[in-house]
Formats: sequence, structure tokens, C-alpha cells
Amino acid sequence: MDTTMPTDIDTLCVDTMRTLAMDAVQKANAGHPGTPISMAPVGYELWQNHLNFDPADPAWPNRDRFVLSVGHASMLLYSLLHLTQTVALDAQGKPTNTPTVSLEDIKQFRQLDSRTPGHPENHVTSGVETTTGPLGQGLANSVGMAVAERFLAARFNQEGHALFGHKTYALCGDGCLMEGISYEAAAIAGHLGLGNLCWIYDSNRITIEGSTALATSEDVKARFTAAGWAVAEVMDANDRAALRAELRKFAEGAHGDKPTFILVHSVIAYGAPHKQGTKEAHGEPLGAEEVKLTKRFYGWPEDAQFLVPDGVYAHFAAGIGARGAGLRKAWEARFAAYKAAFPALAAEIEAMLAGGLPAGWDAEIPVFAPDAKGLATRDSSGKVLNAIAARVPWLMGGAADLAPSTKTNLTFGGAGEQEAGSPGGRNMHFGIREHAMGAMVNGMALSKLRAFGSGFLIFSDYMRTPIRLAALMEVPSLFVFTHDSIGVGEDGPTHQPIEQIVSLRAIPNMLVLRPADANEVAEAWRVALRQTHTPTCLILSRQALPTLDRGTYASAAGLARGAYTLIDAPETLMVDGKPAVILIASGSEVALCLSAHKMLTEQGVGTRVVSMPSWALFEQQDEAYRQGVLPDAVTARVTVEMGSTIGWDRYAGPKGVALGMHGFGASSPLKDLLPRFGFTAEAVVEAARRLIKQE
Ligand SMILES: Cc1ncc(C[n+]2csc(CCOP(=O)(O)OP(=O)(O)O)c2C)c(N)n1
Repeated sequence: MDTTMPTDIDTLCVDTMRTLAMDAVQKANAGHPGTPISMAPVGYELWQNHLNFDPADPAWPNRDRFVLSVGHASMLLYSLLHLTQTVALDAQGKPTNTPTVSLEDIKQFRQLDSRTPGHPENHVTSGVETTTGPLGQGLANSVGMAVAERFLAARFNQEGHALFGHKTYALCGDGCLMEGISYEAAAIAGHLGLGNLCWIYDSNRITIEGSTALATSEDVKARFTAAGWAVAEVMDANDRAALRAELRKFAEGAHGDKPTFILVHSVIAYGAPHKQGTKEAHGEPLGAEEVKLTKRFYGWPEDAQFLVPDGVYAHFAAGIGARGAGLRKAWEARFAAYKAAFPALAAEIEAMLAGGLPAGWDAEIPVFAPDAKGLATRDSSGKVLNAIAARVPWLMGGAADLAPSTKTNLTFGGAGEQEAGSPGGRNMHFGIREHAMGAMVNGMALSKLRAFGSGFLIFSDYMRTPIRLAALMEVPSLFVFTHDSIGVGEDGPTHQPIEQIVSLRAIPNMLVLRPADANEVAEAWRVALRQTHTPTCLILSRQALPTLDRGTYASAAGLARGAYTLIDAPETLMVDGKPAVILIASGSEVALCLSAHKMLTEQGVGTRVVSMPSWALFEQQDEAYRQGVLPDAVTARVTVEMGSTIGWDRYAGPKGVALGMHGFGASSPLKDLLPRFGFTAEAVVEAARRLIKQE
């Protein structure tokens, strides 16, 4: 080791983190060196001396959570995962003997197939709690995680058996705090009294365009005080003792039920002689020469790269490693005792952690009797959700102030409200905060709850980013969207979704289900709950839809295959065993197609109706099944959905027609909107007949 190097082991560890970050970014010739460099002492202090995390088992259930909301500062997290020698988990979530981030991975920062992508991705790198990069998301994820911790404690902890009691930390920057989602998340965290939550704010007053003075002059401390947080300030990010004191206060519960906000002043890229404090240090490599000069400033060997000096791994192992292992083992012993004393509850916990469901979870899902008048799919959804939630104790969620409309209230005995004084409540009141709701649901899902958030489909736009991230993260978040078309009626174009369904379908790994009647709703919930790595958007109607007679029509179990033949042409009207025309629809338009089917049959046209609640599930079926439902030979096809027609042409085919919406709708009773926009059985019949004539 070079004799000029820091002799104090803590500084040595911090400088190892700083130099790994600058070397990785330099080698990749891309990335964000400034914040990992300046926040190294903060990351080090938190992980080494406070975070209850076991590098040997990064999925230990009662670990503290660390969320890097400043996702671009990914090298901070990667160096911590590397230096703590955190292990990778296997596909079953069990610890392996291989590191989650090796030194080689750090050398491969931002390269194809490395464990060190540009921004942390939870499904790629064990030990990364959540995928961050879109600023502010991590903050709202952390609120969801803190809610989940309190919920689990309320549900499972027993006298003398405290299984859950961990903290959630998030590191944010100027960007996260400028994002609106941080206001939503902070407000609800303060309201709920999340004393288990701590945000550390890196106030370096630099963003991409320059000084934060360009765009903000807010009193951030006053803002958090107003939201009911305990606010602390550390004047220099390098002052680990000052930070330690604040972190101790938080961990010891000095702020009671108030979440903790620690503002830390820092200089971005601290120690880089020409780049520190500049916007360039935010998102550009320092440059080879500046890297050398910065290393010289730390007393580091200037030409050494990716250097981990002797003693660094051992020091982390003796700190966070030993503490985490001790806590994890003690917890496992506690869990064993718990299991002996409360076997049923322990079984629930094990099922929950494995992404499973309790035996008989779907036993009370109702079967809906045929009913021409029927009920809205949001109403049948409310009944199904309640039947499931009564049997899945870790299913919880709510709405952004629309539960009476989205029918997501859990009404069974003991469901309870999620509030400051009732952390075990199953009904979450997110407030009118769709964006935070989406990200909180993801945070809860990452904590193994089956969490749902609901609202009007039109407002899914407000929560687009967390919906997308749920799919990217491979978590089975549940999003319930009602008022799914111009069927909204009088509220008009501001509330009538048009392009929303197709835009949700466009998200990879997103299960979009638009059931046609109450029994398809039951199947949709069944399919959604079975997901372990895929989120679901349930798309439901405001208006009543007939409950189909499954004696006449095919079983609603067909929903699981994405599309199925609901009713075919009578044998007498088949030509070469095929119908003349296929009508394909989802949700509320299926009933319309059944009316058209009746008329066409009376007119002697062999007609098949296909209910298509999910494109994605249909695409997963084998060719034979798909051909069975939509044979190439039948080219006269009409698709009907009261939304954008984009994408339906795939199923209509080159000779078919897609009926849908081409504008924004209008404010009026639905009965007048339907003929105006062409959603009548007559219009479907006419379209079908036109196609047949053309053939
Ligand atoms: C939602 C969102 N908008 C924009 C960006 C692009 N972006 C990445 S970092 C950044 C500036 C962040 O500044 P700050 O939080 O102060 O980070 P620091 O400069 O301290 O690293 C921006 C605008 C983003 N990642 N997410």
C-alpha cells in the first residue's frame, strides 16, 4: 500500500468508494461520478454503522431497506454492494456464494449483461431494493415500504415475538425533491406518521443545467416541517460524526411518529480540483487527468485503478457484515420460536414471502348468475376483490380518493382503515395522489404485500411511470382502473379514456385485462393474483353490463387464454366448418357484439364472437390455439373497442375493420354517445355485412 494513503480505515473505505466510482465512470466513458463521490461518506456511514442489512442474505425479511432514489448515482450503491461482499440470490431468492457485484462487474459498469447497469435495477442485481432512475420514484417507493413494514408488524408481531421492526432509508437529491411526486409522498408519509422512514437529502445545489438557483428557491426544511417531518441538518457531508448523531436519533426513535428528513450539505465531486461543485461533475466522466488529480487530493496512488486496499473488505465485514449477520441469525431464531408458537401465522408469512397465496384463497370468489341487466364490471370486481381479500391477509390497497367509484373498499369485518393509529388497516387512503399511489404500491409489492391502487382509467396517465416501472421491476403490483371508456358519459372528454388502454398494452410485461362480464371479472382477478413477476391493470366499466349465460356461451375460464370463442355460428351457417365473419371485442363491447351476432344469425350470416380480454395472454398461446380462435381463413373480421383502434388491426387483419374512437368523445348521457360514435349493434352488423360483400 502506498504510504501516503489515508491511515484511518474509515477514510480509506470512503475513498475506496469514491475512487471506484470515478474509475468505473471513466472506464465506461459514461455515467454520473459527482454524487457517488461526494455522497460516499454518507453511504458509508449509513451502511457501515446503521443499516441493518446482512450481505450474506440480502433478502432477509426484516432487513432495513435502502433506496437510492438518486438512481443516476448508481455507483454509490454498486460500490457498497461490492465492498460489503453482498451475495447474489438465486432464482428462488436463496443466497448463493457468488458476489452480487464483483470487482469485474464494476469494471463492466454500464456494459451489456453486467450486474451494474446505468441505473440500479432490482431484478438484475440482488441487494438493489428497487429500480430507480426516474427521479422521485424511489422516495414514494420508500413510503410504500415503510407502510408495508408497519402493516406487517401490526399483522404478525405477537407479544414477545417482534418479527417485523425495520427502518426504510432513502437517499435523494435536488432532482427528486423538485419532482411533484416527492410532495405527494412526503405529505402522506407525514400524515401517516411513518416514524420508521428516513430520507437523506443530498443538497449539493447542482443539477444538469447548473445551479439549482436557476429553477428553485424553496425553503426545503420548512416544506418538510410543514408536512409533519422531523427535520435535521448536517452542514458537511464529510462530517460523519454529525450524520451519525442524526441517524442515531432516528434509529432510536427520538422523533416519535414523525418521519425523519436529514438535509446534508455537500459539494458534488468533492476533491476533484477543477470539477467539484460544477454541473459537469454531475453526468460526465471527470477525465483521466482530473481523476489523477482527485486521487492525489485523497492521497491515493494516482495511477491505481479499481483499487481496494488491504483491510477494506475486512472492515466492512467487521462492521455491517458482523452486525447484519448477528441480527439476521437472531431473527431466524425468533422466527423459529414464532413458528412453534404460531404455526398458522408463520405459514402465512412463508407463503407471502414466497409470492404464494393461502390455501383456499379463491374459494369464495362468487359465480354470477345470468342476468340481462347485469352489473358494471367495477361492481363485480368489488365483490370479487372482497371475497379474495377476506382470505389473503396481506392483500391491501385503496384508491386515490375514488374508492366509492372504483369499488375497491374492503368491507368485510376487520378490514379496517390504514391510518396513523391503525397501521394494520387494509383500506389505504392514498389521497388524491395518483403518482405517489403507483410508486407506493410498487414499494409495498417489493415488500411482498399484494398491493393494489385504483382510480379512473383516464388518470392512469398521472401514474404512468410507476406502472411502467412495476413491469420493468417484475413485481406483481395490481392496478384497478374503472370508468374505462366513453361509457363514463356525462363527465365528458376530460374523463373519457381513449388511448390509455393501448398505451398500457404497449408496456412489456404488463398484463392488461378488460373483462366482459362479472364472471370474466372473477377469472381476471384469479389470473392477476397468480402472477408473481408481472403487474396487472384491470380495466373495468362504469356502466352495467349483462352477465352472460354461460350455459349458452363458453365458460369465462377462457379469459386465462387471452381470447376465446364465446359463441360460434350455428352448424347450419358454417361454410367448410368456418363462420363467415368473426366479431372480436373486449369488455363492454362484447355484449354489443353478441347483439350483432343475434341479428347476423337471423340474417343467415354465420358469425363467431370472440371475447378478447387480453392481447398479451392470447399471444402466449400456441399457434394451434390461436388459429382455432382466429383462423387465417376467415378474413372478414370486425374488432370493437371504445378506445383507440391502434393495434386492433393485428386482429382485424388486412381485410377486416377496427371500430373504435378517433377523437376525445363528448359530454352526454351514454345512450346518445353510443350512436354518435357508432357503437350500436346495427353499426357492427353493417360493418360485418360490408366485409362479407367485399369478399
Ligand atoms: C423524472 C426524471 N426527469 C429527468 C431526469 C434526468 N436527470 C437525471 S439526473 C438529473 C438532475 C438531478 O439533479 P440532482 O438530483 O441534484 O443530482 P446530482 O446533480 O446531485 O447528482 C436529471 C434532470 C430523470 N432521471 N428523471
